Amino acid sequence: ELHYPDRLNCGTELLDRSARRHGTDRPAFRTADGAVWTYGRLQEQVDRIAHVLTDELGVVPGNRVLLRGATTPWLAACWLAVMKAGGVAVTVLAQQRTQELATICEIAQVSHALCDARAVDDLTKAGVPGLAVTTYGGEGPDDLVARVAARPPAAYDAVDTAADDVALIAFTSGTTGRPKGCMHFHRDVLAIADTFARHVLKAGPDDVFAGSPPLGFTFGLGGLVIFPLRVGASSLLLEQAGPRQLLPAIAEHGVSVLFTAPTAYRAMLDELPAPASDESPEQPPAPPPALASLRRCVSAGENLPAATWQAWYARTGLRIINGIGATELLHIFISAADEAIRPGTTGLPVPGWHARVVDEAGVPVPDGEPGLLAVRGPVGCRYLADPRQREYVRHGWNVTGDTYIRDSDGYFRYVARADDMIISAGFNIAGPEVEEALLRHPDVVETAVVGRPDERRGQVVVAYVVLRAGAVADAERLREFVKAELVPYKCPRELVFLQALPRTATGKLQRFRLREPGLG
Ligand code: 3SK
Repeated sequence: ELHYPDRLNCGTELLDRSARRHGTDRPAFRTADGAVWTYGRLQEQVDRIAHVLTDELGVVPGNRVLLRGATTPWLAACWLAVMKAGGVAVTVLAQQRTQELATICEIAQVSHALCDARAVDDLTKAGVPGLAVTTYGGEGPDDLVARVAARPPAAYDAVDTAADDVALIAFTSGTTGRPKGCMHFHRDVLAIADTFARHVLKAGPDDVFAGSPPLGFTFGLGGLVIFPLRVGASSLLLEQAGPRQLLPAIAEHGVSVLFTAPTAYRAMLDELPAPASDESPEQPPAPPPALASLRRCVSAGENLPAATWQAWYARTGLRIINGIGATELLHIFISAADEAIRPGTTGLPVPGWHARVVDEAGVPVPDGEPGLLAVRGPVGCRYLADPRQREYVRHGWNVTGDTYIRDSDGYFRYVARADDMIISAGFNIAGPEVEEALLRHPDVVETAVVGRPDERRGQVVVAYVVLRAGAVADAERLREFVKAELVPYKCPRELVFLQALPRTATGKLQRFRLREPGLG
């Protein structure tokens, strides 16, 4: 059980407490070009930004402040300043464009925005009535950087927020539909660090975090800002964080904790130099020199296929920590570390969380049978003014929309998104199982398997496949390969070869687009 005082400001807890405890000279944020923001410098900048917010921009506690920009120390500092000023941070993705920004501002009733000058055009075009936009990294005396530079250093007394005051509103559009704003409290921000980061990551002040998810996605906000600050560690904030940038950055900056998605692990495997030929296939190799500093590799955002886990382990000797999280619940709630990791499963409820598999009526189904994943813990779903709250929270449990199986030893095994089950000629087929089989073929880099409406069978199984560069697109050969691995009714009727799969800005697969006629 987590206990927090009734009055709590997560900005102070994350930054000022860690600086006091671990020292102001320690690095908090680093960038690819070698810049280092120590805890002391970060405190100074955050406090100046908080002063600008309250003294110059008129932000009062409870105001919703939109934050938009690339993954930089400035964006992270603005987020911390909004926390300390008692504002409510509304973080959005750099890829979200005019119409989405306008909708988010309307739903969240955003009054102020702090925006990377390079990304301000879309916000201006969104034409949000009454929105006060301040850029950072631009020009002129009104830019936040100039305003901050013009202020003498002065400590900022954080607003005395309640532990259950709203600290942030994180938007999720899922893979389709009108965005939903998820409200999270100051105490929720600490709770994700004191559950997943504490019990699974077990990180310490000497760790260096890095990863690909943006700070506008709570996967990135947690992994790259909240978790490192909570333990006095440092975080490498990369504006470009594709597999091509991540790999060299790991060696150059001594990254020890990596947050990314299954796709990036697969892409990094392609980038790694070939293993030494004298390595024995039975013994996992020592990590290649490029990854020698890595201690923890976290994968979330979508299901991690066992084939990807095995390939990474065989090549690096590192055991990927799989996890399932949700914007509604802020971060990861089922996972496992070290010897408890079991490839092909997501793991066990993170200490502090409870999970079970239920039917549509909320009744637990027997172990070994598929059902809906239901979760309860220190953070709950609170949609902002959205009737879909009733679908997500049922009988006090958060029903995430994933189909899972709980094994008899308590491990949770992903089956599919609940609305992604394929029903073909009366058979229930989980797309991810077919994807796993295809991914075991050496030519397949990525795949997504969906059901396409069919008059005779209800649905037929269609596989979209991205091949390794230079591989020959031979649908029949891949079908034969799947047939040797799975019962024939699960074998795709049709294979479509694509250059890339359609994904959301947070990297989630957009299966609904694959079901639309005409793709490929
Ligand atoms: O949406 C997700 O998949 C996710 C994963 C980890 C942490 C947070 C989130 C939102």
